[in-house]
Amino acid sequence: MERTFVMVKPDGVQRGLVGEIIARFERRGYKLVGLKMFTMPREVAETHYAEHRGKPFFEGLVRYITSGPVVAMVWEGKNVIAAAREMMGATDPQKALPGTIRGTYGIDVGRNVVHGSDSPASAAREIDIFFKADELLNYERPLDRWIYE
Ligand code: DAT
Ligand code: MG
Repeated sequence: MERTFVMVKPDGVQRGLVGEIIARFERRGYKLVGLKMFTMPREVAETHYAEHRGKPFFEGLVRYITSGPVVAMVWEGKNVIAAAREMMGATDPQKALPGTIRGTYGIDVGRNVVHGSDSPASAAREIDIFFKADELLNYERPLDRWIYE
């Protein structure tokens, strides 16, 4: 089964959207296998967003993501990496479809509520940045036979 990294950003935490976002993944049928809350240090933010270093929005992005607590999660399930991206919607909430997380709760690209890994390579890299191996749980869910055929 695939795993992906999803994070409620500081604006999502401040606005009380943690439960909403977790609920969407739970109701879809995905399995929560890791969860923690922390305020991201600058060095970690610069590592996490290394691909954007040098871009005009980089400094603002780092300041935003380090500005308050985040909720970091690992979700597991069939095709969860791409599915999480679809559930989040486009990076710019103005372009995100209604019904997606960003299309429902966001307005500005610099306050887009949620992060999700964009590929299997990113998922592996980001899970490794934020979680130790023993912080990821393997457990059975009897309900899975009603979610997967
Ligand atoms: P995503 O978060 O959808 O993976 P990304 O990796 O391209 O998007 O960018 C990371 C974050 O940087 C994004 O969530 C918001 C911010 N960002 C991206 N493009 C931006 C832009 N053109 N102006 C301002 N902020 C931007
Ligand atoms: Mg990205």
